[in-house]
Amino acid sequence: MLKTVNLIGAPTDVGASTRGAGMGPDALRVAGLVDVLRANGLDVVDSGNLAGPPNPWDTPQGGLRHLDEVVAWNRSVFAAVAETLAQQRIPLLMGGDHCLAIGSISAIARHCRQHGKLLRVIWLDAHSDVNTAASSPSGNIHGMPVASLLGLGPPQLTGWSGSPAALSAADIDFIGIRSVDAEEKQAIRQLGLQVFDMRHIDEHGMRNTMTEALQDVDENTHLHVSFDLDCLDPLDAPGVGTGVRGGPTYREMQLCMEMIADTGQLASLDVVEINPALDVRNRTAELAVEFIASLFGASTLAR
Ligand code: 4U7
Ligand code: MN
Ligand code: MN
Ligand code: MN
Repeated sequence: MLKTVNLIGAPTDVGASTRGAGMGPDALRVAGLVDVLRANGLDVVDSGNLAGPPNPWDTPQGGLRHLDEVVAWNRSVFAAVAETLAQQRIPLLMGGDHCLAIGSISAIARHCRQHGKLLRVIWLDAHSDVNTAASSPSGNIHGMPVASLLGLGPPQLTGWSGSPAALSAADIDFIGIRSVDAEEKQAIRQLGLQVFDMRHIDEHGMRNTMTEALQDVDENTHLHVSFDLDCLDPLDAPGVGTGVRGGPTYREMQLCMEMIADTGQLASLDVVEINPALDVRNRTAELAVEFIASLFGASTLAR
């Protein structure tokens, strides 16, 4: 059966305090995302961009910056992703900042529960994004989606999937992490989150890391990838708002994507945090498109 990918643009940076991620969807289009997916044998529908409130550029209130706007954008994302899944298409959410994973993954979790699928999330990021309003040093909600999906945080950001938590700790594996705030470290330990940090990748290599992360994926798995471009080294991907040096190399990240593709279970994707205002000649979006191609099965020799 020909698979159809539905591109959903969510042009906003309301979850961040660096402006510019709202231009991410068009940067991906300009980098040729549609053609690259088609060249890899996929049908592609570009649904255009969702609409939502502008960035009010406020300070955090009660530890949360732009809560109402984040909720509004995530409502639109939730509806668009849910509709795409109902049409048996693969949602590819083009952010936008990473707060949008709350709506995206909540819709996916609800779909999986309704269809008896086991949801597994691979979180590719420099950061663990498991802050809450109480722990966050910034109040930026793009640092909180994992906590929200685990049911931790304010009621406005939790319970979207129809159960208190969209995910349990065992459903998510983190790859490439190298910036974790003090209270996030405690949360990771207490929740028992599987974090493959950069030291793990240094010591064991990407191949062993991904073998471990993907070991329980089977035919009944809905595999979701949440790809924050700051997972990469900022020398390769300068167009991000919260870059952290010391990321996986280009080849390591290609292998990561190829091993995910090899499972044959990839069913949805977020591509977030591309910031064209900080980029160099759209390099980061072009890099993202290369990695997305590998995620959908492009390889040097096989077709
Ligand atoms: B991203 C941070 F303090 N942890 O909470 C925070 F370091 O989606 C950064 O991964 C969050 O890009 C980064 O503000 C969020 C900070
Ligand atoms: Mn992130
Ligand atoms: Mn990040
Ligand atoms: Mn696991």
